[in-house]
Amino acid sequence: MIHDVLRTLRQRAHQILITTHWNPDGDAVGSALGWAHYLRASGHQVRVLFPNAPSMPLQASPGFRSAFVAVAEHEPNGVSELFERAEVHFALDYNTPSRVGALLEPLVAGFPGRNVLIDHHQQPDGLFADQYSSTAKGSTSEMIADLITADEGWGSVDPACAENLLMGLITDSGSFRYPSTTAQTFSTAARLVEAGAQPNAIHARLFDANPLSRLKTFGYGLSSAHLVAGNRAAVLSLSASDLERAGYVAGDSEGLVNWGLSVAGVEVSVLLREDAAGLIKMSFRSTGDRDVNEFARAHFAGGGHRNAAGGASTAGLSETEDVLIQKLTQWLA
Ligand SMILES: [Mn+2]
Repeated sequence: MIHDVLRTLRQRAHQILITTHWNPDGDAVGSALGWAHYLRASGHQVRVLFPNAPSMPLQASPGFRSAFVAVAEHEPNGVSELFERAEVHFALDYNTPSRVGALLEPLVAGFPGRNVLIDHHQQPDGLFADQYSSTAKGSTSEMIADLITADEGWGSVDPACAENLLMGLITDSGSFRYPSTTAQTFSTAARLVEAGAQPNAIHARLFDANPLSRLKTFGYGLSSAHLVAGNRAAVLSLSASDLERAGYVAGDSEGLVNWGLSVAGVEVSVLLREDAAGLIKMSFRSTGDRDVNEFARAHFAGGGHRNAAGGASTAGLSETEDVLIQKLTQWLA
């Protein structure tokens, strides 16, 4: 079905809209901008709409500041017009319209044109008639590269396109560390470097450009770490007052949960973060066959991938932690 979409796009120039999920991460930004650069080079009119702004380092991605990119939260009035004008909408790196936030959700769900999903999360929403969905893929950016291959379009991949896609491969694979990293991932990466992507530039932009608040947020989170469930799980937490003292801004705790897995013997790591309204946001990471997608789905209204998932709780920080420890203990016994 996705090949039908490619065939349709080859016939003439189209008006195309690309959206991605709320709190766009490196793969969301990389796949959206990479696909946009490619489609523009192929002659289409393309707009990229992010529900809210990504972190500052991601805003330095090639093309983010272009006129064809908008942030819905900053310009809510122009949003419906973008959907009205589009003939084809690409939903990238999310599996259901509820992931784009309240403003965009009804527009994505009710889009009357060709509504196309490209994503690697589990359980894609059936409302997308055209979809390229594969949980075997480590990143949506890698899937975009696959589409470019299917389209025989590598000649249209410029350095800006390549650098965005490689950024998605790098961030969603934990710099080629996670089990989803395959030989195919490396050959795609090689191809992107040949097309002008610079791995060192991506790395410097993303990982050596932190605000001090991120360092302090990690400090509070790491010093909260403790082992539970027979030392098989690590729990890290950030209270609202920790975040205030750290000067936390959105995105500062990204990646923190992974440090729990760096402790010998730990198979599951969980980060609890209390937001200003008292809601507890949860991040889950695991190694091997430990399925945190199932676990987050069953107990914390969440989901994601086998080794990386999210969730939430309204029960308050200490009660959520108590329940979490109890569930982890049962699970990992
Ligand atoms: Mn992704």
